This record gives sequence, structure tokens and C-alpha cells, in this order.
Amino acid sequence: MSNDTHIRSGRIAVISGGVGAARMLRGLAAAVDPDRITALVNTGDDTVLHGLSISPDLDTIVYTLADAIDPERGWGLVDETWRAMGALDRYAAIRPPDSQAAPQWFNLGDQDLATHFYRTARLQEGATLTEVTDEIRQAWGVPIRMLPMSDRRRSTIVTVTADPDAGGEPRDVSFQDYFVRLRHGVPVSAVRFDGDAELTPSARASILDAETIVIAPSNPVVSIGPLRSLDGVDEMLTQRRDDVVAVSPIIGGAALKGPADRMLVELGHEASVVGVARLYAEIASVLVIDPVDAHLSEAVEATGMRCVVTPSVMSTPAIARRLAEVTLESVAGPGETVAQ
Ligand code: FO1
Repeated sequence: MSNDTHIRSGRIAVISGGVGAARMLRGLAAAVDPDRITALVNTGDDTVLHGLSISPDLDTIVYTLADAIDPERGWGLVDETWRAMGALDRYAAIRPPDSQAAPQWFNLGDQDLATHFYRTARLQEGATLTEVTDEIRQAWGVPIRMLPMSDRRRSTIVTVTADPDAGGEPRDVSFQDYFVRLRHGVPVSAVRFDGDAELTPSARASILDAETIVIAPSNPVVSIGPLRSLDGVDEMLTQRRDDVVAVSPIIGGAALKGPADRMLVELGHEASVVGVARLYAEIASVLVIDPVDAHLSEAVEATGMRCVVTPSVMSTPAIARRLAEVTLESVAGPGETVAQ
């Protein structure tokens, strides 16, 4: 790191979704002591299939920080095999028409299954998701702290205007139904969050104790939205607004991965850094955007956020690290030094 940077030395809380957050966290862990970092992770995507408790965003972050993620897909393990999924064919052939058994639309790799076996068994033994997540993190040697946003259920429910598997009728579906079964290819008219979840005490403390709070470049509606929907979170962030910096997941009007751009438009927002700024202006004081959007800096600042421009497409670890450094510098005053 160059000597003229100004990065604070305290704890960093990172409000995180899946792929974009995982890459940002890898950059942050390279830029500062990983002990300082806590990822607060979306669990609105979590699902139960084959009786297994699956937490995609938690696993994407673990596998990315363990350098075990499949780099093409951005989820699941590299060098994965799919024999168990293939073996489900036998049962799909005899499954009664009203049964949901042996679903094959959601791909669980042979090695990935071990993570879901472990999580499911530990939850059934009475462990909390917070405890199990820490165990899985340790098993993979992930050096940052990871906290699910809640130990209770808060599920993202997407209203699709037409579900081809339900006669083309509008329907409320789970997030994974929308994202994987429907390949996020159908228009969305609403998103809501279901369940009685509360922010865990440790997740709450991680926000209160953090010197800097980063909102990762994740989908503002379905990845950051679930955490913001929990009681008191927006109020806490608003109070800490000067210490909160968001990184835009929209670059040049498009999401690098996933349906964030289309979804923003379908839900009445703008698919641009300005649209992102409007969603975050109350809770964050800085928005980090890519140079491709530099011409929109003034419009971002008109929302009340400070705008910082730096390469944000994390195509290499070096770019992710630099993005992390610039993000942290953006909330540190010139008098504040001490890096790493
Ligand atoms: N995404 C897909 O597009 N297709 C899949 O079959 C799929 C399986 C899957 C299994 C485990 C896991 O942790 C993630 C998986 N994902 C899959 C990704 C997941 O749907 C998304 O990453 C998130 O939920 C969105 O952030």
C-alpha cells in the first residue's frame, strides 16, 4: 500500500450479498488485517431442498475467500462433479406428480453437498446459523469473521408477473425459484421479505462497533434489501451515515452478474449509479462508482452522497484490492492515518 493513503485502523463491517460482495471481501482482506473485517451476510436467498439447509451467499463468500470458488459460475466449487445430481434421474422418473422430491433445477455439486450436510446436521443438533457459519468458515480457513444477518428465517419473496410453470399466472415465488428455476428471466412486480427474523445481537454489535461500514456491490433490492428490512438496521445506518460507504453494483447501467439492472427498472428505480445513490442516500455518505460512470458524478452528488470514482470491475485480485483501499480511504478524513 502506498504511504499517502489514509485508512482507519478500526473494525470494518461489510453488508454483503453473494458474488460481488465475496470479491470485495477478498480485496478488503488483502488490503487490511482480515481480523478487522466482519461480513454481515444476506440469508434471504436461503432455501431448503432435499431436506438440506442451503445458504448460497454465505457459501459463495466462504468458497471465494478460500480460493475454492468456481471462477466462471461465481458460485459452487471449482473442479466440482455432479454425480449425485445425475443420480436423481432415477427418482425423478417415478416421482408422483404432486411430489417435490428429487428436484433437479437447483444444482448441488458432490463436494458442495458436504457443506449442506454439515450445516443441516448442526442446525438439527440445535446450533444456531451464526455458530455453524463460524465452524464452516474455520473449516475452510477463511480469515475474516462472518455473521449471517439473522438466526431466524427472513425469506425473499418475489412476485413474478408470469410463472411458466404455473400456467403463466402471476405468482409469489421464493428467491431461488425466481433466480434459478425461472433463470431470472420473468418480469418482477414486487419483492417482499417474509419471516420473523431479527438482527442477531452479534450482527447488531458488529454494526455498532464498526469504525467503517461498507455496503458491498450487491443487488440493492434482493441482497442488501433483506438486511435493511430487519428492525432498526436503517436507523442504525442513518445514525452512522458518515461512516457508511456503498460500492455501486451497477456499472455503465448494467449489473456485472445477475438481474439487478432489470429488477431495478421493473420495480420503478433507475438502473444507473444515480438510481443506486437514491436507494442509499439516507444510509450512506459515499458512493463508489466506476470511471465508465464518471459523467454521472454530479447527479450522484445531487442525491446528497459524495461520489468517488475508481475502477470497480473486480476482474483481478489487484483491482479488487485497490477498490477496497479506495473504498476505505473514502470515509477517512485527511487527518486520519494508520493503515493495515
Ligand atoms: N445458481 C444458478 O444459477 N444455478 C444453480 O443451479 C445454482 C445452484 C447453487 C447451489 C449452491 C449455491 O451456494 C449457489 C447456487 N447458485 C446457483 C447460486 C445462487 O442461486 C445465487 O448465487 C444466489 O442466491 C444469488 O446471490
